[in-house]
Amino acid sequence: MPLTLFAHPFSSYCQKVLTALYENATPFTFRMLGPEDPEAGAEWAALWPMKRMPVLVDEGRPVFESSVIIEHLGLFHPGPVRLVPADPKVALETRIMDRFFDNYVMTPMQKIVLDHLRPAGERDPYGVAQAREQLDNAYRLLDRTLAEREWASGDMFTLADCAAGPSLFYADWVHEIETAFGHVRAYRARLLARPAFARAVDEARPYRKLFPPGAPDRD
Ligand SMILES: N[C@@H](CCC(=O)N[C@@H](CS)C(=O)NCC(=O)O)C(=O)O
Repeated sequence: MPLTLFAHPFSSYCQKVLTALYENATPFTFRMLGPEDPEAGAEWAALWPMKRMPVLVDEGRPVFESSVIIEHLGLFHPGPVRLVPADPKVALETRIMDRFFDNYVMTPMQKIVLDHLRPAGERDPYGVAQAREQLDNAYRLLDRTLAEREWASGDMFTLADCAAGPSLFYADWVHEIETAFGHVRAYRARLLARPAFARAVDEARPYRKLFPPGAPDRD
C-alpha cells in the first residue's frame, strides 16, 4: 500500500517532511488539508485528534510528528540520501540540530505569525517580543555553528536541514536575519538552492497570500 501524507504545501512542518520525501524521490499520495477537500480534513482529525499536520499513513498505520515521520521513512522506506546518519555520533548531532530548529527557530517564528491571527485586543506583544529575542539568540548561535559547517550537522544534508529549510525560510520573513549573521544567510541560500526544498517552496507559492503578516516580495 502506498504512503499517504496529509498536509498543506504552505505549512512549515509539512515542508520539512516534503523535503525528506523529495530528497529520496519516495512515492506517496498527497492528501490536501484545506477547504478544497473536507473529507481529507475529517480523516486527518480522526487519525490524529491533536489536529497537527503533517500525518503520514503507512500501510494503515498513522505516524505523527515531522521528525518521527522522517526517521520512519529512513527505517522503512530508505533511499539513497540517508537523512539520519549511520554514525551514531553524527546522528546525535543531527537530532540536536533538528530539535534546535524546531524549538528555537520554528516555535518563535510561529508565535510571531500566529499573533496576527488573534482578535484585536487579544494580541500578545510581550510574547512576540520574547519570540524576537529568541530568534536573535538562535541566529547568533547558529552563525557560530555554521562558520565551520556546510549543513546543519556537518558535511551531509540530513533531517536537521529538512527542519532548517522551512524554519529559516519563514523566520527570515518575520524577523530578518541581520547581515552580521552572514553564515546563517548563506546557509539559508544554500537550503533554497537544494532541489528538494526548492520544490517544496515552489509548490507553496500559490498560497503566499495566506501568510498572516503578509509575504515579502522575494525568495
Ligand atoms: N510538532 C509537530 C508540529 C506540527 C505543527 O505545528 N503543524 C502546524 C502546521 S505548520 C499545524 O498543524 N497547525 C494546526 C493547523 O494549521 O490547523 C510536528 O513536528 O509535526
